[in-house]
Amino acid sequence: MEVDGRQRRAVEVAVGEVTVLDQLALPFATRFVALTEASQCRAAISDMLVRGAGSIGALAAAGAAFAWQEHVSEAARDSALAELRAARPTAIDLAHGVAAVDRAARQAEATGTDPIVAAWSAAIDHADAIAAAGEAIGRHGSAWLRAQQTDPAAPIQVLTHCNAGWPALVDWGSATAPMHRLHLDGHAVHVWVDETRPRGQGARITAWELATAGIAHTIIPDGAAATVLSNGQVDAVIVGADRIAANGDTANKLGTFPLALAAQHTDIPFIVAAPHSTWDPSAATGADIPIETRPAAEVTVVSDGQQRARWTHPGSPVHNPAFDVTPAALITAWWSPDGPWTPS
Ligand code: RI2
Repeated sequence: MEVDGRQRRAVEVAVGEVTVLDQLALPFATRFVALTEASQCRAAISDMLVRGAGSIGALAAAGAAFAWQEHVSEAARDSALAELRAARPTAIDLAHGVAAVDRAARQAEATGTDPIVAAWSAAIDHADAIAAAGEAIGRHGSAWLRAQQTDPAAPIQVLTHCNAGWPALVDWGSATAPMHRLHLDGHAVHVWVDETRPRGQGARITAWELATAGIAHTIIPDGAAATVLSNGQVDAVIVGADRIAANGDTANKLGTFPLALAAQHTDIPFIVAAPHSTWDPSAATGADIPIETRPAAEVTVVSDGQQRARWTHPGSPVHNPAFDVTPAALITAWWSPDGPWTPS
């Protein structure tokens, strides 16, 4: 999407070269950083410099191409690939990105062509496919939202949680793609942005993304979402996903499950938007999805990017699961790049 007058992607992949949007710097600075080694890609994912399922999948794919470039020995390469896969446990895109590149390189090796060339080509294709998925979700989703509109003069009202925007999905976004599409096509849209404790991906990143694009939005504390829904101020809730099980149970940022309960209570459509790379048919239900637990400091410390301050009672224990699982029964529809989809 456009940043400072230029079309940019959150993960830009070229042969031997990766440039990423530094999401830790947002919203204080818009900074792009070059990564030149597999280990830097892994660290950028675990430190959340790059975050969001689609973007970490694209960066893991590029990291796998670096691993093929860096290691002649199969054992050393496999260990670098395993480290990439383990950088974060919940988003299945990570494993899919690494697998796509490794498979292409192994096939090239088996047929006597250059595996490193094949690895980079697969990494570029993977990032392009994620970006194209976001664009397609935007088309289908915006058409659906317009079809539901009862008053064409009023803005379409959407509520979202976390950031499933273009920083999280290479380009366009999953949940935010329909909002960009509507805005670019000249339709009024307003987005309620959940703050998304504890890391504030909504308040920091989604608000930055929408403001940069000129899309009307309002940040709300996570606890205000049910009240906003019950006041009739929302046409649809749209969120992204980190992993979708075969039965449709969906892991997404902590706070998604209570939002789905509130949407069910208020009879508002609750939609999960995600590329095919986020589906995990090997997980039968949400119980098979590993949930990442993150450091206590994300809850106990606040920071403006420069200074850090503890704001909780010292010594109190903290539990910080990064994701929750929303049961399929609470989800109205899943939006894939091919349109609305319901698991059988
Ligand atoms: P897409 C985020 O997790 C959120 O859970 C968000 O919904 C998700 O990534 C996926 O984003 P985190 O990486 O790939 O901030 O669906 O922990 O756009």
